[in-house]
Amino acid sequence: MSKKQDYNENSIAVLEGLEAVRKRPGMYIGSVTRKGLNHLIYEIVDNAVDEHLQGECDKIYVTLERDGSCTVVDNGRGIPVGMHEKGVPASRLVFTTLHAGGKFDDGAYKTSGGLHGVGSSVVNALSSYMDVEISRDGYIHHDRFERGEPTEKLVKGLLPTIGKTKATGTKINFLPDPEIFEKTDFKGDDVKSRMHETAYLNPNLTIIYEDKRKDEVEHIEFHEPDGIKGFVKDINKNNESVTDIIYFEGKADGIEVEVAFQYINEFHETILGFCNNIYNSEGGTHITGFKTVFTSVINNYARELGILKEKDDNFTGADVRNGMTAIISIKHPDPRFEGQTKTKLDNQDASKATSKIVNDEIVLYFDRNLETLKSVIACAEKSRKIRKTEEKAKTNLLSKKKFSFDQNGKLSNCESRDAKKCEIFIVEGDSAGGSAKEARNREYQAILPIRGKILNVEKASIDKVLANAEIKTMISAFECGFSEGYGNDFDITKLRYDKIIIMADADVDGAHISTLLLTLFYRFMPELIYEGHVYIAMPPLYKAIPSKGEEEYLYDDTALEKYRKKHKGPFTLQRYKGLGEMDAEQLWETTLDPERRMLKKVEIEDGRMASDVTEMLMGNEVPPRRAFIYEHARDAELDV
Ligand code: TSJ
Repeated sequence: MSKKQDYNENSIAVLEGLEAVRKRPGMYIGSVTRKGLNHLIYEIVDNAVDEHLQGECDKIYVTLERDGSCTVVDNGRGIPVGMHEKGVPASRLVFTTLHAGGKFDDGAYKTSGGLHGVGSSVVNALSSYMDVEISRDGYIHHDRFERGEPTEKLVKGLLPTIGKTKATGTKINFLPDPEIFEKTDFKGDDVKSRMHETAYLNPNLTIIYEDKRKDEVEHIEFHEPDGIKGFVKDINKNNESVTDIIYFEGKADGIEVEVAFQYINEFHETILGFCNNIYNSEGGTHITGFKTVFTSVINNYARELGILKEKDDNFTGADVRNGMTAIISIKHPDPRFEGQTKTKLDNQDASKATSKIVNDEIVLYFDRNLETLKSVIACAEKSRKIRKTEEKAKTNLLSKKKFSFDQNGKLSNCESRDAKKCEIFIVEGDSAGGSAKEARNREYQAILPIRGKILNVEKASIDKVLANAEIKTMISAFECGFSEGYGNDFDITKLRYDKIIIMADADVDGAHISTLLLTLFYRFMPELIYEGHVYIAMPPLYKAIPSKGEEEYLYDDTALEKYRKKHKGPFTLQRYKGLGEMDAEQLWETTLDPERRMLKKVEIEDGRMASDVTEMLMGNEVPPRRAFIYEHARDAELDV
């Protein structure tokens, strides 16, 4: 068999591989929604970050171009372009072979280790085009692909050069294929926060982000020389701190461990785990190693100091982490992942290494900083006290569950028990609630009016939240319990409604109610959001009444603009001030009727984003709050 034939057979296999990616993109990138779209960028950037981890690059440029493409540039060594076995330049294999990479960089920490990195070949396969410039050995080498297939002719098995250079580095420009993706406009905010996070995890790296799609080009340099310490500081920036930021690092069994944490005056914990710079949303062995050691260390100290007496129970893990914000970042040569989304670190040696480092370093620290230790224990005591109260409150609530179904006689439940069909509208205000009850389809639509401003759950402790009658009614109506960190009674499979629809006025009070409810769901019943059960109703802002033709409801200002352009003759514009202004029939037509209404689904990417979001929502300024609501409003799709 000649060498040439080898290459042909091989190239057929390559094309079949990339064809498989195009056929089932979801298998490789999770989804073809906007979220999957952004992952294309992260995948490419992660390759450049790998070069940084090798100590070979300190700048990465990420540019969202006006034409919808993305450019990523690094100042590393440049992907090797020499002829590889099979007569193709090594770099071309990177873009055409599934799971290529690792061949010529053994021993490196790879972000793309495990099942995370989908590989640059997947990005290539899902791009209308990918343009590659590699600067090395004095030349700029050029390659190009369309839907994964090379279009550049090789010169004696090598890439053509398009210029000379003394610099080295890799430049990739790619355009996501609209045949594959639902939406092809990258979400700048998400890219930004991911790049910022990468900068925190790599204190010697600078990421230069540019969004050229904006009228005024957005240019941000992310450089965080304080590393994960800076990350903790940033997460806690709007909170009252109880301790300094505690930081330590160490290495055991070839695994590098880095930890930063700080206590704030809040009743929840935020613990983020990273392995080789990749966020592990499901946690894993590094996190459990940290938690186990931390709990035992604090309990030992508390007994030594006589704060826990012989008769006292130990603090629980949740007690000792009450108010804690922590980042645990490890570097592992061969990470393995498990869990539903393959984001849970599975290596047992990661747990061992983390435990060892944390144990050694934390004892060293607390021995020298007794005041900090005492503050930490005080947080644990506070938590234990609240926990006891809450356990009582919860027992009361749960024992009354069956009878307390409708405590105030306010819930108008639906008749059907087929959860797939049922919906509950949580309606702001009694007058709108009254109309909604009249207007609804009682077969499958339940109405729960709530009045005034319910509690701000982000700030209140849980027993106070549970004492609120409206919240109790709501929780019992859902029929799936709730979770609050100390044992989880939440069971989403028991949820009585497929859709939980928040219906509030499009004013500041309405926005406040919506955010309060969202915060409550996010904090106590996050699966409701993750599994897409929470919606916000969008009543129309206007009704256009033309002198000839049909009346039309307009749901936002864009719709109004469109109407103005499209509609020639004169028309009267009726502006709705609030839900309370609509009669039952109007409310049905505009907001309740599944055939005609507009709903927006509440979506949250993951825990990191969510804590940001909660913070933003609960902050005292009104504008960011509105921004959140509006942001989701733009994603609104007619629910039919
Ligand atoms: F994803 C990607 F492949 F397209 C990509 C790779 C994208 C970007 C923006 C950068 C990179 C990349 C790869 N930057 N730097 C490298 N480095 C290597 O591939 C490399 C360079 C030299 C050597 C060597 O052993 O000399 C080995 C490797 C893996």
